[in-house]
Amino acid sequence: METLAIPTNGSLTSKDLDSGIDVKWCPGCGDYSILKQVQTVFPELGVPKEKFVFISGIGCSSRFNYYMDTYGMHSIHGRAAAIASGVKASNPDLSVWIVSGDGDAFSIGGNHFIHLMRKNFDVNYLVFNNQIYSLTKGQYSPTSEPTVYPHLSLFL
Ligand SMILES: Cc1ncc(C[n+]2csc(CCOP(=O)(O)OP(=O)(O)O)c2C)c(N)n1
Ligand SMILES: [Mg+2]
Repeated sequence: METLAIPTNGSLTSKDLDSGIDVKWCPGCGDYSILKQVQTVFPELGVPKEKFVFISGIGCSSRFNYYMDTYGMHSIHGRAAAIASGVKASNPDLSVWIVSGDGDAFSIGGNHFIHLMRKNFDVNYLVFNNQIYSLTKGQYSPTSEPTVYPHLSLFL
């Protein structure tokens, strides 16, 4: 495990949260904006850097924690909620953030999402809702706009 660089003067800045790793999202992707906003706003939360943990699933969005200079884990598809629950249960003082896409959170991870809500774990869920499976090149997700299939009207 890499050693985390902790600011010694106690004041966290957005630069302290930047891992410096080359960001590999497509040009123009909205995920850049989410990364920038998180790095800008999180220092204002008053949480020490070493207390943040980002647990991601699978998808373009789930590359997020490579770009944050915090603790974190790139986990498995749809299962970030289960892993994050374990992190929070064993270390309740951590600020735990699940990072997920609409497919990861609401399709393959739909059941874990429901049970996370039911158990009411004190974790945060950051869903990058681009209304599509982007990593796998554009399949529909639960938040995609409904499509009208004209041929289906034959069966109505
Ligand atoms: C068990 C498993 N099933 C399917 C896949 C293929 N897969 C990778 S990412 C993904 C969907 C990601 O969509 P979303 O969560 O919306 O993330 P985005 O890429 O849009 O950020 C799928 C189906 C996989 N990696 N593992
Ligand atoms: Mg998506």
